[in-house]
Amino acid sequence: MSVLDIRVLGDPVLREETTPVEQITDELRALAKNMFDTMYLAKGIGLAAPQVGRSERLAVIDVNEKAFVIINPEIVESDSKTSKAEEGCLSIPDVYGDVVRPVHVRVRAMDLDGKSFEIEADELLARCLQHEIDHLHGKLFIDYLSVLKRRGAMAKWGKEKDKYPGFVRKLEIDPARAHEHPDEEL
Ligand code: K2U
Ligand code: ZN
Repeated sequence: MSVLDIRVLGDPVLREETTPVEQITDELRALAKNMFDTMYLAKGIGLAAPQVGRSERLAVIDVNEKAFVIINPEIVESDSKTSKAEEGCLSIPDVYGDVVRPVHVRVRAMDLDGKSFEIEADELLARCLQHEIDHLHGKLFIDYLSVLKRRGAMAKWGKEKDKYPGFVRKLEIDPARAHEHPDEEL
């Protein structure tokens, strides 16, 4: 198990376009595995490559025990019906805001075997897919907030950001599980 550091708001990597994946290598497979380990430890249901400092167009998702690796994902259909729900982001800890998004989306992506597949999603899975695909294009949930709400979110972040020198969020690893990754110091 390899837990990666999470990049937080302020790191330019979170605002950059990602690069489409051309070839699926063992290194990319290892990255996806490490992203799942990191996401689970951070108690997330999604994690995109820029959030661990990588520029590949790849994200991992696990909503209600349905886990996916989405490579070069595209939203090919989205519902005109929208819903509003509170969102957070592992890269903007302790900041939340209401985001309006289409309730239903159809996403086309490639899996780790290089096979193209489609996901029909609604509710939380649809929201998570949209949140992660936004990450792959340098977009964050705070971009959807009203001016006032965004100002409030940024004020809150102003109080939090000093906890993450170098825009890096290091996840606390439970000492009882340290044996699972002996190569890392506690
Ligand atoms: O990409 C991320 O930062 C992980 C996000 C994904 C997400 C945000 C809002 C709504 C759905 C997914 C979250 O921080 S994961 C935390 C979480 C856990 C359960 C439900 C919603 C969000
Ligand atoms: Zn996020």
